Amino acid sequence: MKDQIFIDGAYCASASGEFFDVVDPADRKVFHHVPRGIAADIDRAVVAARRAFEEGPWPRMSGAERAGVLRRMGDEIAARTDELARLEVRDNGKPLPEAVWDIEDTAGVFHFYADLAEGLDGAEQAITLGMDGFTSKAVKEPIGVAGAIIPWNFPMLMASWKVAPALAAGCTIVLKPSELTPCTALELGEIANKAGLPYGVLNIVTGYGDEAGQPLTEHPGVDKLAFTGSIPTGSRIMATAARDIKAVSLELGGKSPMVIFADTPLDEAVEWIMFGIFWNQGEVCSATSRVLVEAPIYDALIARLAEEARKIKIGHGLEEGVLLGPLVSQGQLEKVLAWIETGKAEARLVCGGGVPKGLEGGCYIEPTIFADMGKDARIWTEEIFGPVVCVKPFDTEAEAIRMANNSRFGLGAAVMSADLDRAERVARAFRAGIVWINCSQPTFTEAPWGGYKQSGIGRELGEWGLNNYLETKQITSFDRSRPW
Ligand code: TXE
Repeated sequence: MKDQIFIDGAYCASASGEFFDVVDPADRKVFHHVPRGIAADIDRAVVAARRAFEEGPWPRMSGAERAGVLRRMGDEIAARTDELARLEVRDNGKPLPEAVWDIEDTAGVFHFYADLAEGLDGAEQAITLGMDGFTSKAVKEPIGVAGAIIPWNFPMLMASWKVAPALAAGCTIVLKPSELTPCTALELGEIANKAGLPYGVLNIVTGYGDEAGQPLTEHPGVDKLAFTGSIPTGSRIMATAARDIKAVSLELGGKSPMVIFADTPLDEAVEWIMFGIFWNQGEVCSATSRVLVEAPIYDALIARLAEEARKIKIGHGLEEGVLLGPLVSQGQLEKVLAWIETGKAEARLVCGGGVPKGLEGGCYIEPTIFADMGKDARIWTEEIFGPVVCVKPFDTEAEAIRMANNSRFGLGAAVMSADLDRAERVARAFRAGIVWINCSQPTFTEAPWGGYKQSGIGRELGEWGLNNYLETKQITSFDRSRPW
């Protein structure tokens, strides 16, 4: 485990000389300390990134050369899967098999963007002009120094969603991991050095949001900010970025609906709802937190869902067979418990709602189902970010669409029906950036990820993720031998 920040290719101390605790949410014990990075560290990191961008080889290397480094980073992450996954479990609480997916996905993201980096070589687009004597083309170039601020629910994977496309594009980057889960992201420094990434291209500063995140958003040496986290922080980052007209991409929260028509086999509906809301303790931006069920199967579905939810094995993420680990922190536990109290006054508690017996020593919470709430119930409209699902009935397709879209969020949405024409119609009617038909949550590195409305701006993953880190330049030539 690293206990220093990573700047200009070297692990080093923070200017603050201070550290903060890293806590295992399974037992609330401190297991590590990392530097409390401050503005002076961010400045050093941005200066290193700026120098690497202006004077270093990275932006001037071919896409194929950058791809080689990205591939080696992916290979190294894959080779260290077990160790990194176990560290992720300690830091975040998630069950080991889910942490293993995260690390495997992280390696996959580096490999995917290696391929896209290669594709940048010679990727010029000829433009037809309406005037003789002139020719024009559009070329892609790296946007410059990127600042990436990430959350705690998928610590290593969220780092890769920003670092890998930024590097593929030829950018340099300063990464600020969440103060709740800084451990795995710090390993990326060593991984980058081993893969031969030039010094200064990737810099990692741990610290709190106001002490390290805010200076990164304010720094004039940063050209582009990429953020995943809460709406209030996203809004603040956008406002700060507006001062210097920095490019911003934001992936914020959600309250993602799933519409289930009565022709859906109950088993399948229950399976996808369970995955949608209890995977990763429900600490997922696209979690299936609002379920709309066609009236004829409403009661039966709730009964089956509760039966399955009660069977979920809760416990330490490293314990065999555990499906639900602790929430990430005491603060998040208290927040979710407060929402459950609100829910008890607004709706019918079907199951769960408390701290599981015998697990009071960690930040555990039971899988929780609420039903029969009014349309303005706060547990129906606000993001809870825990294993809490709200279920409501609907009568018609039009009503289901209206209820699903009646939200300030627009990240994910899902529909289940045996009638694929209807499913496609509903999918198109959703005002959301990621829509699943007859499933919920599977995430593919190749496909665009991001939200409508207050769920964010821009798209990550796929070629869209790469475009976040590219500028488009027009080059127009005049041929003096030809009249115009
Ligand atoms: O988020 P923050 P928090 C939601 C979820 C959760 C709530 C609060 O509902 O309960 O947000 O979580 C950094 N300038 N999501 O408090 O504050 C911070 O250090 C710059 C949804 O953890 O948004 C961390 O690295 N940076 C979400 C990152 O922002 C600042 C995932 C996220 O923290 C900053 C996480 C500032 N002024 C939470 N203040 C999703 N979309 O997946 C904080 N940070």
